[in-house]
Amino acid sequence: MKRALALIGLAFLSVLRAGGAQQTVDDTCSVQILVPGLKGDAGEKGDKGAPGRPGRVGPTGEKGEKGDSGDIGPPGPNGEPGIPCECGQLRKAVGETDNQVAQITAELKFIKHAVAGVRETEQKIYLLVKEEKRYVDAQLACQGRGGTLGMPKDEAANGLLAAYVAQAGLARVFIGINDLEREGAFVYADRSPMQTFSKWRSGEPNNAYDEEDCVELVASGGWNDVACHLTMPFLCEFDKENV
Ligand SMILES: [Ca+2]
Ligand SMILES: [Ca+2]
Repeated sequence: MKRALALIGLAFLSVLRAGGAQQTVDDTCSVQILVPGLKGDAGEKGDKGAPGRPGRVGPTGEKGEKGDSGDIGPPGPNGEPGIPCECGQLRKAVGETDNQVAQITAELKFIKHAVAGVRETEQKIYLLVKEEKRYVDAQLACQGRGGTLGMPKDEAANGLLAAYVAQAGLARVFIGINDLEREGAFVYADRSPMQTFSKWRSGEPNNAYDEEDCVELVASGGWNDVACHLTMPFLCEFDKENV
């Protein structure tokens, strides 16, 4: 650098010497004034520099929109076979339910065929059932519900039942009287013998065709012995004590 400055200085002095008039050679040796020279010609273009260092990581961009769902994949393979159930308890429960349903169905049928409302006295409740049955089946239907076929044992009870039948629009019903055990010896369904009261229609009981061992009550209140295998509506009787 110093060398360069010295050269510039010498060049300046030579200029002064060429253009100056009065300055001496001694002055030129003691004075060093540094002045920039004229600009040189442009140099040749340099070689391309080495690649710069990688820049800093830029800020995170905004989130893009969600893409459409892909197609549904193919079904997977079948699973392993299940373990057989312990069905004993289940079958038992189903069986019990079936029994209950059958019982309820039978009760509903009975109630459906029973004429709406009942008739009652101080001791008895009477229920008219419109379902037509043979005498034995009618008696079983009443017994199954804690009663017997109706047994009119006095005028009041007989009148009550007759009115009940007439109001229901029926012509005749089975009542609980028969001579099944011994011809001509009529007893009530509870096996109690006939007392002084009876309500036989004129000419009855006649045991027609030698096969009439059961008794019907007609709407007018009279009794008639009829064949037990006939089917007709019936009257049930229940003791209030037992209801
Ligand atoms: Ca008879
Ligand atoms: Ca008869």
